[in-house]
Amino acid sequence: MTNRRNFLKTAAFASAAVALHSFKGKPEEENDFSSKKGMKPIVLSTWNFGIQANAAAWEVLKNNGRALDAVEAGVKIPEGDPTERSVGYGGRPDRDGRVTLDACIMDENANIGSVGCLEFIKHPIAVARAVMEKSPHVMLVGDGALQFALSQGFVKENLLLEESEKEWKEWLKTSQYKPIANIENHDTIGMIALDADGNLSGACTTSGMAFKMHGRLGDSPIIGAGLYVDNEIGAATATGHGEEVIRISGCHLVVELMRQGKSPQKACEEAVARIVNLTRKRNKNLKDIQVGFIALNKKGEYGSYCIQGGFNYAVNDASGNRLIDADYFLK
Ligand code: SD4
Repeated sequence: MTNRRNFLKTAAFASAAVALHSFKGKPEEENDFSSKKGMKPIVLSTWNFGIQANAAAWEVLKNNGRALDAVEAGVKIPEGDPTERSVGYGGRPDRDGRVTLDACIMDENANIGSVGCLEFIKHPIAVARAVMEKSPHVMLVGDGALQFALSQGFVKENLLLEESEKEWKEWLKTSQYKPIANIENHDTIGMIALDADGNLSGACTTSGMAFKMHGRLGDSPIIGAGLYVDNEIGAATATGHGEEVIRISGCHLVVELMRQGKSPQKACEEAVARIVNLTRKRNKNLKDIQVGFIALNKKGEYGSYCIQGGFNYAVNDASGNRLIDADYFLK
């Protein structure tokens, strides 16, 4: 008969063995219940404007279209909307009053295309796709990007709204011509999708930080920083202070963490932790920084994490299109 002492001993041993087993024996992913369960097809994108952008992407995905076509169609919605003041047409200018746009795109076969500091073209994502499909290069910037866009039939337009010009002139009065990153003066649409065939793609597009120095690039046109896709593993995209995302090669890191067995949620959390640690090491104030990641794996599971509250993202799958507040580090 097992007496109480023996029972306790056996129970303690058994629970230690279970703990050991669950720690050592199972990949982390199996123990992590924080990532949201997803399905296929599915599309995710950053911020509120992601809802409308997702709806356009969903039109492609629900008809068994390709994730690449879905993400391009999706991000074109805020790009073409003059009321969205941080992407495409209507984007705020740099400190010289010039609207300069950044975008990149990546497909399931690791084809990539990107434009940086592109002026006068309403849909930089379409130019990025043309760089990917119709040029021998992967990245074109500035005047070269514009020349290429014009050669591909894109139309040159004024993108500076009267309203933006007014804001910029106000900014000039008090700014001493010094760009300051803050958490209000920029937003980006990053979109990642998994199609019915199980293929992943992503797109990212922005006007970047408002009143930035002319020629400044953030993370959004940089494959591996603002966007990364590995069709065997998953995809990630970022928003927020591009300088901080570039510092850790953010989206490539998130995908590599998923490759190591982390869930999309845990991968985003670890990437944010890297930024937090580096910010502290560099004696900078974390409160001045916002970075948010969203990630999706090959199974359609997804997650997101950011430095401070206020970041949300939109998810569209067969159960609908909804906005989710991302969890954050600085509570
Ligand atoms: C940039 N990451 O240019 C972009 C801006 C952004 O939310 O996403 N803001 O650095």
